[in-house]
Amino acid sequence: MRCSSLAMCFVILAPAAACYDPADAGGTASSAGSSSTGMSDGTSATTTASTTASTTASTTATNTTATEVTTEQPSTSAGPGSDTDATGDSSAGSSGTTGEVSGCLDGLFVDDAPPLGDAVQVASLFNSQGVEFADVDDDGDLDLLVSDFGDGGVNQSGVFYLAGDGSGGFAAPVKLPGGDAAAVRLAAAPIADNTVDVVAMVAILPEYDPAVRRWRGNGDGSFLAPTDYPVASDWDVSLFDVDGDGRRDLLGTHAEGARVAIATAAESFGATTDYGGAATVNAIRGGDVDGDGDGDILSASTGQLQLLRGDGAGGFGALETFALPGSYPIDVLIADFDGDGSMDIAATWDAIVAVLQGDGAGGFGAPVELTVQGSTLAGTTPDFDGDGCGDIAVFNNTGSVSTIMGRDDFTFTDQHVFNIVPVGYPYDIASGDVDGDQIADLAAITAGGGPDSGGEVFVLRSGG
Ligand SMILES: [Ca+2]
Ligand SMILES: [Ca+2]
Ligand SMILES: [Ca+2]
Ligand SMILES: [Ca+2]
Repeated sequence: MRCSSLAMCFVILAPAAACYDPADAGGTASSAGSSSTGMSDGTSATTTASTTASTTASTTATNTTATEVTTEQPSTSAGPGSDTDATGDSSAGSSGTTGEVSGCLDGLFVDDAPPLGDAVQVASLFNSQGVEFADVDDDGDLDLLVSDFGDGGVNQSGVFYLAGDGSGGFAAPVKLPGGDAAAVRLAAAPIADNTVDVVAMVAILPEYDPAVRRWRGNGDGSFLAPTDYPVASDWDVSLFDVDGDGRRDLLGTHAEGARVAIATAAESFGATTDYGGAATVNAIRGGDVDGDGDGDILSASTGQLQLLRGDGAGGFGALETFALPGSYPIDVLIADFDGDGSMDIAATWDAIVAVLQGDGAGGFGAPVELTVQGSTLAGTTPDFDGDGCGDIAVFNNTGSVSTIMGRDDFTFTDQHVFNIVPVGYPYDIASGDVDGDQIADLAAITAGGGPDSGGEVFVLRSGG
């Protein structure tokens, strides 16, 4: 991908290079995606700057992480086993309803490895940046949404919809309407009604003008023409209801913190409000991390996780920070990993997943560092075994997926590696139950520079 004019070009991730050159992808891991200011998501990234006061930005990410809040949201999409990223992942597992204490299940799977089959490539795009599961056509089966940066030429840039057949199969990608816009991270979830909408951070061609593009879904697999919200800086995006009105609000990162735009009844977003923090915020996600029933915002920044605890009315307390041993966390995760009813949080960088145990009141323990097989730009928190304890899956730059089962003792010793051997650069991962067997499946996509070097869309299906 060339990022000539785009400061964000790859927005997300890596601290090093401002633009990721697929040609370099081969070996260097962590320099993979990179970003000017760094930002990302989960899946996710996107948006706006200060300018947007009136224009507001929009976005979405399905964040169903925190159960209490989740249940109040319009039904989402992803169903059992889906992840919570803002990237859009909403997870079943992450659910531990506050106050509901249950033990994690050990031994359901042979060797405690999720029964994921070989990766099946379901599509070949060009330079994919984000992936989300959502039931776009409301038929009860999860569909895939993939953002692609394209090449500014014959290889289209935009967001693509792949209809799921409920058995693990997916139809050919269909581009969402609107002109070419190089898409980075995206999020998909109902915002103000019950149909799935899509939001992505994009750079609109031909000048690569940064914007958040929002498509309203009709609930049948079709979308209305998009609305663009111009932005002046990178923004990772996520959708989560922070003011408790049942509408998912737009959460994003900006160069120095979190940005919030409240969803309105008119299917728009109100003015954006920026919340300060440290520079270089890479990922953002919503969830009720302190268990008080109000939506909170967690973001990853240089050397720390940042928490904004919501008051349930759209306001937030002072920024709270939790130090990380690594300097550049790329993704953030929220789930109850040990099933004690309190939300736990995690961050990923290099070949590390750091998990911080929550006390249910907004406090977190020291980071527990879990080593995975390679540097990872994205993680998701499915509940593979359905025990209510969130599990973790990350897409390593070595081309493998590492899974880590959540257990009562918070030790995370059940780790397994599933090799995919992609040609492109591992870039995003999402989880959801695509075949209705109640065991989470995964989708993983690669960045790169073309059908022969990126844009792969893989599905790893449990039992498949
Ligand atoms: Ca709301
Ligand atoms: Ca809260
Ligand atoms: Ca917990
Ligand atoms: Ca689990």
